[in-house]
Amino acid sequence: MDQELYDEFGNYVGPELDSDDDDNEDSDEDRDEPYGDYGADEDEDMDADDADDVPEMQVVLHEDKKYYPTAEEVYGPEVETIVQEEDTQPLTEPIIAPVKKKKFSMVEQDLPETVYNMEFLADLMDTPDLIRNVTLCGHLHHGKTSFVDCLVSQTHPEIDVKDDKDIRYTDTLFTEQERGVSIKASPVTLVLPDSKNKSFLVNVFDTPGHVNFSDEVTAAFRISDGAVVFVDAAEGVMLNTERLIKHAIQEKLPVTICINKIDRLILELKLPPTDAYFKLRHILEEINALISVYAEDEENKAVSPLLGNVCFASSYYRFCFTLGSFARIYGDTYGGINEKEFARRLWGDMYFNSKTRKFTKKPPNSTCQRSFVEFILEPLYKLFSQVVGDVDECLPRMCDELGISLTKEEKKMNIRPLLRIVCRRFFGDFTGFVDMCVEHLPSPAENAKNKIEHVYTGSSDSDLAEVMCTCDPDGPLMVHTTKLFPTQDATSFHVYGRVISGTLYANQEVKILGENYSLQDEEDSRFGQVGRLWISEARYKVEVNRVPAGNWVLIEGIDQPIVKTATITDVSGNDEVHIFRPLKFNTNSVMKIAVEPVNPSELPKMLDGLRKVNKSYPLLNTKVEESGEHIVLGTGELYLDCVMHDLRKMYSEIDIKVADPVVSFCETVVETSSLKCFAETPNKRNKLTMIAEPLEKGLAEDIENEVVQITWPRKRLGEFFQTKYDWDLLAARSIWAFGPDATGPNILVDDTLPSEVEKSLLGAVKDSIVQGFQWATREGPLCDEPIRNVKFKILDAVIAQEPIHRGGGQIIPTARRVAYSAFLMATPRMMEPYNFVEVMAPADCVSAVYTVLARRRGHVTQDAPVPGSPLYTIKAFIPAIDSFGFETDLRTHTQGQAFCLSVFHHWQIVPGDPLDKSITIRPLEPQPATHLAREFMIKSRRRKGLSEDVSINKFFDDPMLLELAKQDVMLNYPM
Ligand SMILES: Nc1nc2c(ncn2[C@@H]2O[C@H](COP(=O)(O)OP(=O)(O)OP(=O)(O)O)[C@@H](O)[C@H]2O)c(=O)[nH]1
Ligand SMILES: [Mg+2]
Repeated sequence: MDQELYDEFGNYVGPELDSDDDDNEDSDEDRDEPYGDYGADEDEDMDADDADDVPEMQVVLHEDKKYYPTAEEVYGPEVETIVQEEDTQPLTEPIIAPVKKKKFSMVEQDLPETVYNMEFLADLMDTPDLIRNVTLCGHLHHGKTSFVDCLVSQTHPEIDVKDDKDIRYTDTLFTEQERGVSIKASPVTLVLPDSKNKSFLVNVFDTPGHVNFSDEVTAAFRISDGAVVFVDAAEGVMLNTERLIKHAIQEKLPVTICINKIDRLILELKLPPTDAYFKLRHILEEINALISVYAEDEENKAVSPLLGNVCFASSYYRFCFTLGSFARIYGDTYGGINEKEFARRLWGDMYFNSKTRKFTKKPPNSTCQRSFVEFILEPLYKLFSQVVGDVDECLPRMCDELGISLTKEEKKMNIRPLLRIVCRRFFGDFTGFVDMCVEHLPSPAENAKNKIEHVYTGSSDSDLAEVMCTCDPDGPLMVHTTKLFPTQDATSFHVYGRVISGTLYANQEVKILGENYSLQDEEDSRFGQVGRLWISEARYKVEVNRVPAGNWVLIEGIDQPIVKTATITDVSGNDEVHIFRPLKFNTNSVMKIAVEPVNPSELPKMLDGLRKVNKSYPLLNTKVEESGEHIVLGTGELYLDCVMHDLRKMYSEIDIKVADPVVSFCETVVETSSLKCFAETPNKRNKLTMIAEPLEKGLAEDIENEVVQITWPRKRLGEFFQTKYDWDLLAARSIWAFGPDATGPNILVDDTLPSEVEKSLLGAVKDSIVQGFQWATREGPLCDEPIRNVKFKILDAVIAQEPIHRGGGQIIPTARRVAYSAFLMATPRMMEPYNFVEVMAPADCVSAVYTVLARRRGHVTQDAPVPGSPLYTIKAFIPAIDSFGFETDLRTHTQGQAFCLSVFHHWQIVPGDPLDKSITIRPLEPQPATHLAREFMIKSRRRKGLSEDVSINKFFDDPMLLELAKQDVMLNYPM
């Protein structure tokens, strides 16, 4: 102890110390213990060994004191340690969250084994003549996906059915597997041999059969050169079969037919072979009737097994044949048969006379069967019955006869897998299907001209169009993309499309043109760099470094600017490029729901999610209502359900509230305006006079289906209206516009007389008036819904001489206002969407179906038994707004025996006057029919945050109101 610092009593007398005296004392005491603990074991050793080096009482400064070992001492070097304060996280949240794997679809981890070499597949891509781009489509559950399974398992030896379950290789999403229904179209590229063992590159698009997902089929059709329509042999032609045949013809695709599930005729319906033949013939007759209705030119040929564009299959039992391929089986077995000639006699009223060994058109004796029955159906029935019947005795004999060898294990299998093996060995590969595609569907090179004429918006005489028509891999790059597939983790998308001309390379710089791009307005275009390129195989992808014209390709890295479809082209050199037409769907998004995040702060996440689902569903529409509501528009309940699943789980992972579903409405008029309506511009220099009246029946649909187009030359347009709708020459030649868009179902006509109106002045403001008209028809005056089926006629116009007084700012809103007033004077009505419903039910449920329909304002148009089955089909119309929950309702009332599909069909006027103020709408009370229009209008207005009733003043000028008062026409209308 230092003597000078302490007195004899031990008190400190040295110089003054730092202020933290007290602490020091405390910690002095503390110090020894932990330190002692820490080094306790070694203390003695240290004393012994290092007694000389270590001073006994070392002074440790405050800042060097060490109470605990450091993290590094405890955990070792290179371990990252994080120190966190207590209680900053809620107990429910783990400090280190487990790594979350987002996975929504099935993928193969490695490239599976294939019977061909991938190099070979890539080589085939260079020869367009050996490529076929085919869409498989058909009604719900008619076996498209199972058929692709057959093709996949034929080419991928490892992939095969396990324990009697369908693989459904192209239903990659978990939701598809769980629900047992295809939701997304998915493509596979396969090398398949035809009957001459020549290999073809067949690109197959497996599409969903549910009517809600018809948009997927449209996207697939766009990049295909032909369609194979699947028909269930037992169910026959159904709602979507008809719609798809029509759609394929509209899209200028040749149609071939695959009658699937042949086995059901034998095992389920147990039809005698002759009846089975008649059923098949009936199906084909129905299809031919449909084709002749929808095909304009007769050369769009009928289908028949004799032509080779019909094949028969059972994808469940893995076989497929055409007359040709069946004849070949005979040829291989017996030899010396002219297979072609034989095949030609296997369908229709043809009989084989076994005595003369000749075919005749008349049955040689009363027991003789038609050749199809004798040579195809009867052997098939025999094959089935022997496998299903006596496995122990007859089967081995039959197998011997047919040269099918079965192993011991196989013989012990259950009936279904056994039948599958026997059929597969008997029929072999699906060469009949390939023959059908090769012969009846054009190659991309052959079809290029047809495709370009149909989908390219530019002139077909331009140089570029001519090059595209040759499908030249060395030409300028043109890629048409129609679908976006989300990546595994659903954070971005891969773009799917077809190379129309030129060759697309990986990592190439490209220019991406959106749907709104035009030479005049180049805003919707971006430059981008393509990432990797793949050939899509549903559950795996084959990477390639270039893709030449005529092929389908999956592209990485350019999804950002693309919303629905896009045109991809070279960065430079192609200044005259027009885009490929946006998709033209065969259905409409009329059902809508409003969505809102449960937690308002998550709105940005929801918006991002909405943007992504919008990309993923071709026909989905999202918009923001004036009230700030986010609206999602889809084709039906299942569609919206899938959209919400994706939105909640895949793309945004937040809780989202959904309002009750409603439908879109339209506004229309049923009479001609009761007086001429006029409006002055705010500067009082211009005055427009208009009336509104309903369009002729069928005209609105013609405009929407592009039967008539506003871009036609005047003369042609005039002729169309004169001949088809009986318009007079003057009116027919003075059509100014269709609205709201180029295909909107309203017309603006200039009905002024040159003697009264100075046409040159009117011409000067034409664009502004058209814009006002477009604006008005986009959002009608009743409840901001689009106007439909109305003709607006300009009767008079006073236009200012000086250009400065007749600018857009003056004219556009005035044109809109006068259109509104003319509309309101012409007995306005609401229109609602109507669905077409097809119900399949056993006979004893038919009356229940009627009851359920009647309760929902539906009415039946047809009910008829399905030939050769115990079922009835009932066709009916039902208002879309009353169709929510219809399916469930129907099932409960028929003990689950009825099955229905419904799809948008047409717009129909809602009974009642929407402006009748005497009607009061009481909450929670059903309204009589005549109050419906009012109810729909008021409820729509409330939802959109508009005032309760239409206020007329907004649309009428004071002089106009005076005029009205004079004529006493405003009795009903609120002012
Ligand atoms: N009996 C029989 N059933 C079949 C056959 N092919 C498919 N199925 C069954 O029919 C159901 C529907 O088959 P899918 O292949 O999913 O039909 P799909 O046309 O792809 O259906 P969607 O894409 O949802 O329209 C499944 O339960 C199959 O097992 C067949 O040839 N015979
Ligand atoms: Mg499917």
